[in-house]
Formats: sequence, structure tokens, C-alpha cells
Amino acid sequence: MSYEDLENRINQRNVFLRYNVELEGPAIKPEEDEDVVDILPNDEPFKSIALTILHENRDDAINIVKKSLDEGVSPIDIINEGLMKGMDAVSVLYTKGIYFLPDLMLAGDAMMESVKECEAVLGHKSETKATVVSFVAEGDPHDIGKNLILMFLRAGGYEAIDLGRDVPAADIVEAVKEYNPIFITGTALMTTTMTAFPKVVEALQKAGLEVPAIGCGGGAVRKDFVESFPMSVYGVEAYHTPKLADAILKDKKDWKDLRKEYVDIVDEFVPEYS
Ligand code: B12
Repeated sequence: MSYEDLENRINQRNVFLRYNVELEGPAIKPEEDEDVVDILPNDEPFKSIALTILHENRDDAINIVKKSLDEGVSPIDIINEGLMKGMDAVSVLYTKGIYFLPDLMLAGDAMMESVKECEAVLGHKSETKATVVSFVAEGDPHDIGKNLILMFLRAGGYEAIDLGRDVPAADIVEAVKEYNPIFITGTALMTTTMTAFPKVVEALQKAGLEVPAIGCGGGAVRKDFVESFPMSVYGVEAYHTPKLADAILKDKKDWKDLRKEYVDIVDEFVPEYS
């Protein structure tokens, strides 16, 4: 049989199907995914900033963030309206199985490097109001939210102690003895790690220690769960943290008050508290 005969006998469509060429259809860009379209901001520079995170492009992200800061765009808006929207879009594509772990790592890196540029503009107040301790739950490596909290606290005039990620309860007990914080923030992104929060409360109680409140938040965490153990308040947005700390410091509020007055304290509509 000649080569041409053989070629004619092969059903080319089946070859395309076998290698998933025909089924895949035309490649779509991540920003064209229907769920991503709903998340991405429409206004500039936030749209372009969010896209650099979605495209995992660290250098472009840093450049456009620097340029926007030079043009006077608020660093807090850059984080909330641009960088966070990009990360939300990345999360959606990961959940849908379109993005994979390396995408998360690259996007997370682009986000944190850009946050550092914003932090440099926000600066640290030289005199601090009081000390707050921040940690990521034991077993959990997700520290982007905790790093945002540190930045907002420092910009709000607090000494923010970073205990890092995967922090055992015993280290938090030691930190409370050492720093006597007015507030603790804890972050957990996994259903398997959020159970660390009540263990922290238990360990503090066992050591005879009390703090006015422990703010517990993070992707996996729900308000009902946080309110099922004492000393805690459910935290929604990282930028709420200095407002919660101010309420503790200035108005002597504790975890019970923060739960009741969260919306008034952060001074905005918070669906989780409505
Ligand atoms: C980026 C990311 C990673 C990065 C983390 C990089 C880093 N340095 O943090 C990397 C690639 C390392 C990673 C790894 C893994 N990940 Co991951 N990851 C994510 C992703 C996409 C985004 C998380 C994020 O940073 N969000 C943005 C930050 C800002 O959000 P945040 O921390 O929640 O903080 C916000 C609020 O919650 C709030 N907040 C938080 N804390 C507090 C506290 C207070 C007091 C207040 C007021 C507010 C507040 O402030 C922020 C908003 O302003 C999520 C998807 C998702 N939907 O969340 C998955 C996700 C969290 N990962 C997941 C998993 C399973 C993993 C892995 C186990 C995957 C694997 N198979 O190996 C590994 C972990 C391995 C390990 N060592 O254990 C799952 C968890 C599932 C679950 N519910 O248990 C998720 C939900 C993805 C999914 N849908 O499956 N991941």
C-alpha cells in the first residue's frame, strides 16, 4: 500500500478527537471566561492591574502599580479594586480546573510584590498606638490575607507582630505573654485548618490569658463557626482590622461588642453582618 493510500484510510477527524483538538475548540483568554468577566473591574487603572495578576505577570503588575501610585491613585484602592479582583479571578479559574497550582503561586507572587509597592507609599507611622499580633492557622500556608492585614495595621499606626504561617497555638500563647497585644488576628484558608482557632482560645484560657478579641477570618471561615467559641470575632476584610483595633483601644470594646457593632465600627454595609 502506498503512503497516499494509507493516509486516505486514516479518518482524520478521529485523530483530532483522539488528541482532543477538535473537542477543545478555539482557545479562550482567561479574561473571557464568563465568571471572570463578572469579577474584573471596568475602570482603569484597576482593570489593567487586575489583568496583570490574572496573567501572572509580576513585572507588568509592579510597573503599572508604581505608575498608578505616581499618578496619585490611592494604594488602598489599588489593592482592593485592582489586585484583589485579579486574585479573585485567579481563584475562580483554579476552582474551575482551568488554572493549576503553579498559576496560583505566580499570581500570588505578583500580588504580594505589588502590595509591597503600595506598602512603601502607605508607610509606617513612627509612633505606634498599640500592639497587634497576626498569624496564619497551624497547618495553613496561605499568607496573602495575613500580609495585607499587617500592612493595613502598620499604615493605621499599630505595631503589627508577624508570627508567620502554620503557627501552633503554643507560639500564640508565648506571643501574648511577650507583647501583651490589644488584638490578635488569625487567618485560615482551609476547612482543615480553621479548627485551629478554638484551639488557640483554649490554649490562652488554659494559660490564664485573655485578650479583648481575636479576629478570625480567611476564605474557609464562616461567621457562625467563629461565633461558636468565645473571645473571637469574625473578620471580613483585611482593611477592617485597624478599625476594629481602634474600637478596642479608644472605646474599650471587647469581642462581644465587636460582634454586635461590627457594621458601625467599620462604617460600611457588610453582608455577612446584615
Ligand atoms: C493563592 C492560593 C494558594 C497559594 C498560596 C500563596 C500564599 N503565599 O498565600 C499556594 C499555591 C501556595 C496554595 C497552596 C495550596 N492550596 Co491554595 N489557594 C490559593 C487561592 C487561589 C487564593 C487564596 C488567597 O490568597 N486569597 C486572597 C486573600 C487576600 O484572601 P484571604 O486570605 O481569605 O483574606 C481576605 C479575607 O478573608 C480577610 N481576612 C482574612 N483573615 C482575616 C482576619 C481578620 C481579623 C479580618 C478582619 C479579615 C481577614 O482579608 C482578606 C480580604 O481583605 C485559594 C482559592 C480561594 N478561593 O480562596 C486557594 C485555596 C485556599 N487553596 C486550597 C488548597 C486545597 C491548597 C493546597 C492544599 C493545594 C494542594 N493540593 O496542594 C495547597 C496547600 C499545601 C499545603 N502546604 O498545605 C483550597 C482550600 C480548600 C479548603 N476549603 O479547604 C482553595 C480554597 C482552592 C480550592 N477551591 O480548592 N494556594
